[in-house]
Amino acid sequence: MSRSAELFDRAKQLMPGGVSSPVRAFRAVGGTPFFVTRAAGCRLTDADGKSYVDYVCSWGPLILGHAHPAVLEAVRGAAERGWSYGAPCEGEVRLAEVVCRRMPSIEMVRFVSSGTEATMAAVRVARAATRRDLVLKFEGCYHGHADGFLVRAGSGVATLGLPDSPGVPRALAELTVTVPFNDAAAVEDVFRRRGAEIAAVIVEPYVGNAGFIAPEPGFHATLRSLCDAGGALLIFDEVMTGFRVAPGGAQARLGVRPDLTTLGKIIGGGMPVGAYGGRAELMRLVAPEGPVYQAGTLAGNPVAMAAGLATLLETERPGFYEALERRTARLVAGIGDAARRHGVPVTAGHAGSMWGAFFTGGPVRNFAEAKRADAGLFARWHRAALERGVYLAPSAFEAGFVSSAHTDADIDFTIAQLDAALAAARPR
Ligand code: HOZ
Repeated sequence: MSRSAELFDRAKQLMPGGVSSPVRAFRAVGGTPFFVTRAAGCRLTDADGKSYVDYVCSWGPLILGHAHPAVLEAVRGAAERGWSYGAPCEGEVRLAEVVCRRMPSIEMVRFVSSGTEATMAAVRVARAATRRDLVLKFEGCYHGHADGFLVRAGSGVATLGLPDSPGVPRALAELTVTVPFNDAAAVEDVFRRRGAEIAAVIVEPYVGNAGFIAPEPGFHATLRSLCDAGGALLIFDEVMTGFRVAPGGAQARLGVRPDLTTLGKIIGGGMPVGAYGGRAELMRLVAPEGPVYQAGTLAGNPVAMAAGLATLLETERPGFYEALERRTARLVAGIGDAARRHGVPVTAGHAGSMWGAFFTGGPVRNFAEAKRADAGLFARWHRAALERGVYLAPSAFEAGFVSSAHTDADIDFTIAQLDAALAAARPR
């Protein structure tokens, strides 16, 4: 028995599914999850000494790869000065300055400890500002695991094929209206029927939790106009896309200014961090300046702030995003070429260094179309890739990520292994 298998057996006795977050249990792809003992650059090493080129990158935060020297130094330095104060620290101010500079729609920001907290709080602010209760979200989009968001959600909910979650009171779920992503007419229809009740439209501007799905041209501009006309707020959930798909996130790439933005992942450089921010007049509703309550013992943690700041500053090196995008484009093209060679239909795409591939002829514009992809083939491909030293997200409903630690040689290696994995996995 491998060391990972042995650890997984022990974990299953003690932790639901043996994991701390559902997708990690490998239920959608089969096999036993590997347990990580070390990570450096673009590689993970498991408890049995096997190494993998990592395209999960801690589910997005590690845009510089694992244990980047600049982040390591910042974390060490911060930890030496004490790792939790429960009091304001300079790191919060410095990170806030960078976030607001790079995302000008964020005039004020509040740091929290996870993306889930960020989206919960942003919706609370939107409800308080509009004095309305309804939230419009998109099928397959995932905004963390707060009650009101577990309605036709993506990520682990989609991976496990759960319709919605038990434990969410019906009265709360009824405050969430869902429509298909990229369907402007459906959004218009909801505004026509219930516009006066809608507090906010929340969207992953590029969907990453139903696999990777790009918006159609003009979709977000339409959301912006509908929100403006209907008196609702537009919330961009940029937990995944923020500082990932462009230096200023999806809002810069798409040229659409949301009222509120939620962040996480990259702004913590791999430490537990989230944030929400937006127009000052909205953020001034947050306690203690205003009456909307939200708080956190570890919010603004000095080590997390230092890791996030070091990460963001590294991404400001000239050509950083261009190089990442070029490598990601090559990876995605390589997967497309391999699929064509093996006669497998594929729809693959990327924005910056966030990418995905569905085994279907496409187009994939929404969650329903994503679900048409061949899940069995994906599972076999995942297992075959893992055997060949490439770690893809263990779910067809999660995006992949390339980091600056992935070299051209790593991409070449990956394309060759994914090609061989597809040859082994394809139906005959
Ligand atoms: N749901 C997150 C990714 N979309 C996190 C998954 C995990 O950490 O297992």
